[in-house]
Amino acid sequence: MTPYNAASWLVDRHLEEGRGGRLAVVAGPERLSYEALARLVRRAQHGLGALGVRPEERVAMVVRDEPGFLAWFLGCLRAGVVPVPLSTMLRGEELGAIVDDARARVAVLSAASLPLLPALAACAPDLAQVVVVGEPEGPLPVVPGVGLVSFDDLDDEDELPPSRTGRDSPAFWLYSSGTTGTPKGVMHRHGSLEATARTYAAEVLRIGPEDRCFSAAKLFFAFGLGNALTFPLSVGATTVLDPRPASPAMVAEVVARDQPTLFFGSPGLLAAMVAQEVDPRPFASVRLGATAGEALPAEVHRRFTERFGFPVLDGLGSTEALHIFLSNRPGAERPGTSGTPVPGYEVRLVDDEGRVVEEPGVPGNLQVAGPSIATGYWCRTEATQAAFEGRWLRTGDVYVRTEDGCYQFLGRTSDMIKAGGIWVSPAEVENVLLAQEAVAEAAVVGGRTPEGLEEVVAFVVPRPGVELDPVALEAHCRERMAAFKRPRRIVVVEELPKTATGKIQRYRLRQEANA
Ligand code: 3SK
Repeated sequence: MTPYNAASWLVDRHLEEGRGGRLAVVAGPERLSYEALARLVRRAQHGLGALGVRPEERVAMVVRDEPGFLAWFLGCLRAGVVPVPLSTMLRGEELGAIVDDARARVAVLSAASLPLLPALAACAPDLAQVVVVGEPEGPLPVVPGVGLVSFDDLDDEDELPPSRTGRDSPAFWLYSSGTTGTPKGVMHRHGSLEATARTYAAEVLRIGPEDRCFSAAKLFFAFGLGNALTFPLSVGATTVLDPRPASPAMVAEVVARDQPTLFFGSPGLLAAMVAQEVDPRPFASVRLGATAGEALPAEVHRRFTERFGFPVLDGLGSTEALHIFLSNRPGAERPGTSGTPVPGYEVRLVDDEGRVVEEPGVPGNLQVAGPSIATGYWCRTEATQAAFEGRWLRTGDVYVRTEDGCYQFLGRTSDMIKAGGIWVSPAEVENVLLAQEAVAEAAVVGGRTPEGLEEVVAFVVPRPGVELDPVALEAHCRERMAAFKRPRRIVVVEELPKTATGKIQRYRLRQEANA
């Protein structure tokens, strides 16, 4: 095996080649050079050894966009340990189910996420140790059987070599609901991070050492991980981090203060920035924007570029492909399309019988092959076999190729919803709705906002003789689901449309949700 370690490529290389003094991270008032980042990475690596974590074991991370994320993600990679970044938007029970699935004994939590620990630990019986990043505000939670240690209290160790890994070694997992229900651990290799940097970041964004990247999409998403970690570090550039949830006001403040050159945000955020008439003047530093997660409606694209004055590239990526593999190009944007294949990736459209569709204008199921495709899903043979076919990944999207070679999104092959760029399982939301005593039946589909973006819409049938109170149902959802999964509209109906065999006709509900 040829030795290769992704953390060494992203960080150590800059020190070895004399770039250790360059600015790696801007996080509010905090500044970290590549040397300072390397020190934090080694402290995390050393801490993993001290906690008895062995290569290829998983370490769960519930860490906000702060330097500690980079330290632990890269520290794990350098140690040959597999970091599993999890969404800081999830509730304790949701996190615990994933930590349990990953069989992680150690978790790293931002201090702000510590209140989630009791519920998380109750669902993850193997969890034994938690490392806390940052200063906790209140008293530390006491969870029997789980030890707590502060990252600040771990020893520095500068002379630590990277673990014996190669490009194909297990590197990190990202959990995705993907095209089917329960979250699945998407397994990536050490070689995949560099692959996304050498393809999309180098060939499409043309990223260079003078760039400053600001990603409103968080680091725990594949999109954010590339934008705010892999891409800037791949060229010795700077990443701008902010732990707050993305909003137009937060983006405007960060951009005015930290002057990024590359800006990344979801289509929903771009639409909100237009709708809220964010002041475009501070955005003069931005040379290019990129968006992904769901298709950017052409009208939002037009209004955004008209207002902010820099080009925005809409693209298609997935957690399984790690980053964007179809993208528009600067100066040649085709609004309403995902553009053309990123150099290094092949895409094809396949009909329902498995035949490759060659003609433009004929819809097909989109498949992609390339250097960053995941190796599969952890402990999910059936789902792995359904999604991966040799070197091809079935994306679950239906696309059409236009006469001029651009790919245009038509819909999805499954009922899964992508709200705010994040997969939502209708079954999961329906189960929560059905747990409320007034609900007899529930069906959840994707509807459209006035801007043309996808949102969660629930149709519910009340139990006979029971008064269904939508406000109480909303409160019930708030207590049991992360915000991004909650229905934005709840429609009370007398019955759900069904086939003769009793299957819910979701296409009819989708039509109604979009009427
Ligand atoms: O969620 C997506 O569609 C996505 C886009 C770009 C990169 C990564 C992902 C998961």
